[in-house]
Amino acid sequence: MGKFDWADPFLLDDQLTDDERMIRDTARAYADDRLAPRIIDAFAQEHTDPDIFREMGALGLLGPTIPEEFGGVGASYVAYGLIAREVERIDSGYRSMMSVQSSLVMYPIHGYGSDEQKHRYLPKLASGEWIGCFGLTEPDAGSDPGGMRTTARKVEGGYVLSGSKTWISNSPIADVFVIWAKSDAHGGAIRGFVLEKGMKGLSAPKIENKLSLRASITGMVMMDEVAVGEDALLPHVEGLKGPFGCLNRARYGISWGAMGAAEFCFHAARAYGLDRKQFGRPLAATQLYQKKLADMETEIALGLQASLRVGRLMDEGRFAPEMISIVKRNNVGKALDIARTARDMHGGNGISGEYQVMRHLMNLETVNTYEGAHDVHALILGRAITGIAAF
Ligand code: TGC
Ligand code: FAD
Repeated sequence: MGKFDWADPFLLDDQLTDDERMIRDTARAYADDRLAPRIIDAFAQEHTDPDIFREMGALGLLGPTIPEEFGGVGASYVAYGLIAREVERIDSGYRSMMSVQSSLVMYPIHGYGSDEQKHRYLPKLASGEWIGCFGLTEPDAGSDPGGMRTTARKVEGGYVLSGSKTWISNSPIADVFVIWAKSDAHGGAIRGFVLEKGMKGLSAPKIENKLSLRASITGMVMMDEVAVGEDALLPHVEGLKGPFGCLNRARYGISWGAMGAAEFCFHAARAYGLDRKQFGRPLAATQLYQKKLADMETEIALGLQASLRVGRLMDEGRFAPEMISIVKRNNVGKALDIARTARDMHGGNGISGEYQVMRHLMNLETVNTYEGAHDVHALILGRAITGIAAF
């Protein structure tokens, strides 16, 4: 008979390779030693520390699946998920900074870029010397990015981009902007462009006073006739499958990350219930408290196992986007429920910044919305199940 470990009920650890465990341990040590001590203040003060990119880069945590030639470590998608889980155990905003850089900026440059683009951008993005952002969402095009208005007009020697993007992670501190626009030279098809900080007509104002993801800076991207050369176009993809190909990777990472946030809340509720006494006994000695812990443990164990399965299929080149919709939607929804329950189980202390569960709850509201809102993933699945698009 096996031994039961409440913190790893299905022995997830056993299912990892030595390399994956090593990368996970590196991410966990970094998260505990360097991220955990800063997060309470960073969230309270709405402060994003750009040094975090450099620190993560030095440890190989940015773009880990990219080959070594371009500054990555050639890690598996399972390893990428494990990094997201450890970083988001501290804060969803820190995971956001990491996953935008890795999946939404480095991935498209590696997957769709020219050799020159790969050599120019990837090593500096991998080291964190340069910070990247990904502009898809617009004020009037969120769940329906095909409705975007940003245009790329062909001119001699290049393009002129005009339009605005909103809710863009990292944009106010970004050096590199991956921007999706409708290109007149390609029959109005959506194409990707790589812009750089300092280009004339390009600005990225910060969105102030977020009540969620406060340690991760978010802004707009305004493009007022930004002239770029031919070399700014990502040559190897056309249409919405370009940005969606990036979103597949980021959404998958989020499915692991959300479980990290949920694990933090579960562990905190367990510790609190063992320590806190009411009616002459620990809260954890009551049936209701134990049921809540059992529900949390169950959802986390199932969610992690599902993400591991999808990660293995990605590493084998056998995934379908709908698999990712299942784990992104389920794991974030379950994490949100777990964070809310953990907040309740902490009583009044649950609303205090020091206990941290309410911060996770507030963050997970964003995670539930971005990268395809919870209900949009239901509709992606509904379309696959019925053959009818109900968007
Ligand atoms: P649809 O007709 O379904 O597809 C258009 C073309 O795209 C292809 N495609 C995909 N390709 C690869 N992977 C996927 N997941 C794909 N989904 C679709 C599809 O095959 C087709 O290709 P082709 O060659 O036939 O043209 O497009 P639609 O306009 O009907 O889309 C509907 C829907 C709901 C699926 C889609 O619009 C959607 O997913 N909406 C959600 C938008 C979203 O996720 N935005 C995210 C913005 S980035 C962000 O939030 C970053 S936060 C990061 C952080 O801080 O961590
Ligand atoms: P809407 O699309 O207007 O949706 C509003 C509500 O309507 C949701 O509940 C949705 O589920 C529902 N809904 C929409 N369509 C349907 C339908 N057909 N049927 C039923 N219900 C529907 N974007 C980027 O491009 N890059 C980034 O880096 C980025 N970072 C972000 C960071 C933060 C902090 C936030 C909050 C957002 C970020 N986003 C980013 C944008 C994010 O992807 C969008 O907010 C998201 O896609 C939803 O779009 P929307 O906000 O316009 O909501």
